[in-house]
Amino acid sequence: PQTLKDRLAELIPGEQENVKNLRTEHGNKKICEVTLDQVYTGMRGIIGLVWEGSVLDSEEGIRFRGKTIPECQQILPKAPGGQEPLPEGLFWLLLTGEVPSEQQVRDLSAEWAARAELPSYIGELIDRCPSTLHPMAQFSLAVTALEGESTFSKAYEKGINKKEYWIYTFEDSMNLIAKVPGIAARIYRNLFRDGKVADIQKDKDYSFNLANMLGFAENKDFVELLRLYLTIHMDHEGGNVSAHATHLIGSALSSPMLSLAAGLNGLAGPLHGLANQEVLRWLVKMKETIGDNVSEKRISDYLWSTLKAGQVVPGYGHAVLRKTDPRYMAQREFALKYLPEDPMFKLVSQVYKIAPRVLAEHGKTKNPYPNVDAHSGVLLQYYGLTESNYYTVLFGVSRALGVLPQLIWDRALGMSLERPKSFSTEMYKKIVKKL
Ligand code: CMX
Repeated sequence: PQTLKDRLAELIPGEQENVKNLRTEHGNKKICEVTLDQVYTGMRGIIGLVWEGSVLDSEEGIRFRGKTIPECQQILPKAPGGQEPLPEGLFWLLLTGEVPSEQQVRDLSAEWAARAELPSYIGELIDRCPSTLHPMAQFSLAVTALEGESTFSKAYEKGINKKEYWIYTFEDSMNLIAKVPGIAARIYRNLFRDGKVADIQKDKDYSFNLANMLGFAENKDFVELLRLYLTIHMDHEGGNVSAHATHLIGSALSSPMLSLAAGLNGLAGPLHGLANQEVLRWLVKMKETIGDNVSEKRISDYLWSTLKAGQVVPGYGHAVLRKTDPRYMAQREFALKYLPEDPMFKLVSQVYKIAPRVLAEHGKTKNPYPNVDAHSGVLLQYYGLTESNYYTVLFGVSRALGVLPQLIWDRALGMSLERPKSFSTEMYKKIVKKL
């Protein structure tokens, strides 16, 4: 079967033509108006980015190349004997817009396994991190240091034709994706286990290898969870902090390594990916404070105590979504199937019943429903991965597979340096006076 790179090389000229024609015909049409409020509220709702892999609808949630999460769960290839989609398949779909064959997915697993080896300086760098350094900081540090392996940076230094940018971006992206599980596992094993990381198994899929290097592959349900987890956390259109940061840094022609590291630094914030760590901590603290098998009233009181302390309820609310996140639902369905009696899952379910009402009554958040981070920690802790400050690293491994396809397209489509306009408040005062 055709390799991913060959298929991409075939698709790129048509897509370049497509964008060129669109811009020639409609390039000066107005697609968005901007209010002063939007300028002061994180540019919410301002249209200004291109993201090919996915589009987020506020009611329905994410679609990857037009396909919902349940559709992807159905149509994407699975591991032999597995039921969950392989992240390899979604990566292929995001990059090409096409559903890969089983053989193409197996070949991609093999290609990533073949590229997985880490240069020794990366391992040494991670080993030298103090155990007090947050796993996400260690992760970002190691990905930044992979700059040493960037074929894009080396080629750029020598001088390359713009037309070839995407080829080096593709190579670097494939290497990055192949190497992040080894980095993630080394951080985990150093901080929480014996420091030893299992070898990559060249005949196994990406999620199995990550599970195995973490030390959890004996439980095949955990491997299945990881396949689902890595698939649904990958991509959430272009404006979220990690996606936008990766794209922004890439627009300066910084390498995929430096661009992804920027995205990971953004993912490490508590309003973004770190929320999954915050959720588990918040749930554990709730359990300690109010005990097991608690009434709705006590959970509701606990939610109010968080809000009254001027804190956010982690895992709830969203900048775009206005309904329950389908990524939350996919995880809930997994839990109903594999761990319906787990007390922490039961607590999550209870909070799901009560929090939207409390948040609506509180009246601030535009979306009182749970997002992806409200559920993931509870699944991981069930299988013994209880170290919540590690959780965002897994999110980051997955996010790499979602933001790098766009970076490849950015270079293939010759996307410009990103450089929006800013004004001072004084200047805005003058501008609005004239309106
Ligand atoms: N608990 C309490 N208050 C919340 C809230 C929550 N879960 N979600 C939003 N609010 C508050 C906001 O802090 C804001 O308050 P101020 O007016 O005082 O600033 C107000 O409601 C309006 O916010 P919004 O327009 O509804 O939400 P934003 O688009 O500004 O922010 C998000 C979105 C996700 C940052 C916010 O909902 C939040 O902080 N949630 C908790 C953290 C979280 O779960 N983040 C993970 C998101 C998914 C991901 O990226 O991984």
